[in-house]
Amino acid sequence: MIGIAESPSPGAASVAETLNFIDGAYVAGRGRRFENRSPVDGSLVSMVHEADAADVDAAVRAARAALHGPWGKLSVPERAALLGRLAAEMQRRFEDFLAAEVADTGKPASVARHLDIPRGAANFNAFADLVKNVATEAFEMATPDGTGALNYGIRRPRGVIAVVCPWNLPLLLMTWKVAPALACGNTVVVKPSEETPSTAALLGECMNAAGIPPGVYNVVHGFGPGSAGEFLTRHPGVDGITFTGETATGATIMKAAADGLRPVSFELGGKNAALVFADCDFEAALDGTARSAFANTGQVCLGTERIFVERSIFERFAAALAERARGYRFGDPHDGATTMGPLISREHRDKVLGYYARARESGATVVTGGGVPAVDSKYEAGAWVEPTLWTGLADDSAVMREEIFGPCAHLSPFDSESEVIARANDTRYGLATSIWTRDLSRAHRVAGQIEVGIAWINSWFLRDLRTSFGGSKQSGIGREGGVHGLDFYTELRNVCVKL
Ligand code: NAD
Ligand code: 6OD
Repeated sequence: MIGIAESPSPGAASVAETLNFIDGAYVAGRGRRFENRSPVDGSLVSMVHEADAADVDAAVRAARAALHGPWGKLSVPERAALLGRLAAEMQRRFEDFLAAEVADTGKPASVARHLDIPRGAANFNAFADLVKNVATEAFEMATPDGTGALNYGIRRPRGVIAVVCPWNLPLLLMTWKVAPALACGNTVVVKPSEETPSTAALLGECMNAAGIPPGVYNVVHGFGPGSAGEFLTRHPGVDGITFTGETATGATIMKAAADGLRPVSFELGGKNAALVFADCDFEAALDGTARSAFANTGQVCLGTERIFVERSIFERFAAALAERARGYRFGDPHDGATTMGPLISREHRDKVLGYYARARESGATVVTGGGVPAVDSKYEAGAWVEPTLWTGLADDSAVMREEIFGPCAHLSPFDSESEVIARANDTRYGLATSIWTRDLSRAHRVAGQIEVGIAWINSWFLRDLRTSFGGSKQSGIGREGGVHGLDFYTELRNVCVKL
């Protein structure tokens, strides 16, 4: 399946291989092969072909050539129509994408079916629609000789875009960047996470089936430093870098981008706060907060790791949220009864469990969880972890300051609006918040004062793809979504015509 060849080796069971996709064809990497293992049970999903510097160079050259080939000559409606065909092809291959995403991440198929896979196709439709309707500015101006002049803007594709992706929502987050890049007429070289290479590989088949010309979409597999990620972000043939991942990785990539003064667009980490006021719709706040803390096993950049609850409802809210946490079921991702998958890897679980230990050492009260759940023996090699809630930590403790990226959150009581705003803002991050209250004046007032790129009122992760998306402070650089990404994915040229 999906850009993945079965390679029978003599005397051994065949092993799936995940190939690079360069210039419209699947190609073996010149680098090493590395294992892609399922976090559900540690089984081998595929052997992935790492791209070496020469492979990355070939991908960038293919992307450059495609800019000047048939792709570059398409009108905007023609390009948009091709992206619509691509989205339709992704829908046709829905079950293949689902199988690939679940194999790589271990997330419940029910989650991927409703979120990750539909959003993959929706991203292409959304940006195909958007570019058909983008207007640019025009100004008439006076000139000394009285004839006047007219200025107008035209948007040109930026060029070859490097798209460096994380593992938590692989298809959703990769297409969230590839779709606007292609809609604006660019070509891309994608470096998926080493943990989740499969859906990016599969998308190559859909590109070909939809008639997207070779070289427009390329995929190189590998790691960050000393591997495909570094080769790509340092490549002088790349005109812009869009990246989603950790803040520290963003800083490294920004240094690479400085050579050649390449622009960057970054969606980075978060330490998001939920603010639960006593006048909220209790059940709605509970549902939303549980989802924001535990969805995707807490591996969502927008997820809540700090929950501030007004003191009069604190005990009741904490007890009810703990009840929700205890209700998750672990196991086979294709079993409808499974509601929480594993973390992405044993390595990531070590990090998360490290924070569970630090919380205890710092004197936290463990309201629920705090360890590894009992799972069926066939899943014991997986990366399972219990959803966990704490109380009792100071706002400046490491567990309250650092992004954990697991199914866990700390609950703190608060007494006033001004106090909770100050505490929510007391972080180097600024990605998202959710505010739960029936007092709409307060909701708008608070939303205006929390230092984030995205503020939800009485909801969480409710998305309209026309809106801006991005982080303040150390949660990102720039905004994507709707017309906001045009500043990164295009360059605006002003034409001044003397009349
Ligand atoms: P990561 O930063 O470790 O890796 C992301 C990607 O960067 C991977 O493809 C990796 O191989 C590559 N990479 C690593 N080092 C590199 C280097 N030196 N040069 C070039 N590429 C390099 O992030 P992750 O662990 O995959 O994802 C989790 C992180 O992503 C969390 O911090 C999370 O908050 C963040 N995230 C943010 C958003 C957002 O929209 N703000 C969305 C999803 C995830
Ligand atoms: O919904 C989106 O467009 C988006 N970028 C979500 C990011 C989720 C982070 O894990």
